[in-house]
Amino acid sequence: MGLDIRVSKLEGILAAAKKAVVVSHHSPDGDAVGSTVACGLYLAQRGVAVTLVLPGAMPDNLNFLSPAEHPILIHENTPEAVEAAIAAADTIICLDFSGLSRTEYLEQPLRESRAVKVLIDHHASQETEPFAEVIATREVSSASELLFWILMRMSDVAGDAKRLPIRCLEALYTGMMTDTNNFANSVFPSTFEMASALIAAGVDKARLYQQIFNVFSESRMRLMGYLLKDKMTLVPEYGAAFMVLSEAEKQSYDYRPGDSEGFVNLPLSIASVRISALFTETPEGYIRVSLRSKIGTDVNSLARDYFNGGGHVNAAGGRLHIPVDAVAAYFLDSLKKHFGR
Ligand SMILES: [Mn+2]
Repeated sequence: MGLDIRVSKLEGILAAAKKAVVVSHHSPDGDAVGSTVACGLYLAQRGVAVTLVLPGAMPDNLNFLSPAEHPILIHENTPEAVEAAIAAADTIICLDFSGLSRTEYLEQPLRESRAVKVLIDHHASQETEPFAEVIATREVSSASELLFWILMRMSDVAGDAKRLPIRCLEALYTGMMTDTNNFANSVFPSTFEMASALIAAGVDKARLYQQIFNVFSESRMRLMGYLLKDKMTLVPEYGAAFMVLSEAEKQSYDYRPGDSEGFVNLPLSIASVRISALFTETPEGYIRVSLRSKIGTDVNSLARDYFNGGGHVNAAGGRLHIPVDAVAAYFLDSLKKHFGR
C-alpha cells in the first residue's frame, strides 16, 4: 500500500475524545453515509460517546446502515438535538466533503463549535482553517476507502480488519461500492486491496449489493424511463447529453431522496457521449448539478467555472440559482465557453 497517510496526530485527538460528533455532507450519498456510520462505530468501540449526524435526508436504500444503538440524526428533522450534540462535542469528525459549506445549515453550528475538528476527504482541495487535522488524498476511491486505510493504521486495529465491528466493515464497503459505481470509476489498486480485506473479514458483498442496488420503487424506475425517453437531449457538437428534472416532474413520480442517484451515468453508455449532465430542481429552489465524463474529458473545471462546484475529473457537481426553464440555455452556453467553439 503506497498511500502516504499519517495518523499520529489523529491518534492523539481520538485518545482525548470523550464526546464526538461524526458528520458528512448535505444530499448524502453512499460514501457520506457509509463513512459516517463506519467512523461512528469505530469511535463507539473505543468508548467514545458518539452522535452520528447528517444535514439532510438520506436515500431510503441506505437506511439499513443506520446503527440501532447510534441512529443517524438528520438536522432537517431534529435541529435542536443535532445542534445540542454539536455544542456538547469535544471532537468533530467531518467526512467526504472539502469545506464546511457542504453541510448547508449545519455550517454555522459547526463553525461556532469549539470542538477539535478533523476532516477526512478525497476531493480536490480542502478548507483547512477550521480543522486541527486534515487527512486528504485523491488517490483513493472514496472517503470510505480513505477512512479504512486510516483505521488500519490505528494502533488498536494494527492492520487487522477483524478488529473492527462487522457493521463498520459493511459501511466502509458500501461507501466504496457506491462511490465507484460498483468498481466502475475511480478504482485504485488500494481499492481492490480494501475490498479483499473486507471480504476476508466477513463482509457479504452479494447481500450488500442486493440491499443497495435492487431495492428501488417502481416509480423510480418509471422516472428513469421517462427521463431517458423524453428528457435526454444530445448536443453532438460537444459530445454532451443532458437531462433537466423539475420539482413538478419529481412529484408526479413520487420522488424520494436519492431516487435520481446514478441517472447521470446512463447517457455515457452512448458511444458518442463524453459528457453527461443531470440538473435537478430542489424544493429549496436551486438547481442541483451532476456532471460525469469519460476518460480524457474534465468536468471538474466545468463544474468549478460554471456551476459553483467541483469534485473530480470525471465526476463533479455543483448548483445553479436560476429558474429550471433557463437551465438548458445556460448549459449550452457553458459548453460553448468552456470547450470554445
Ligand atoms: Mn465520496
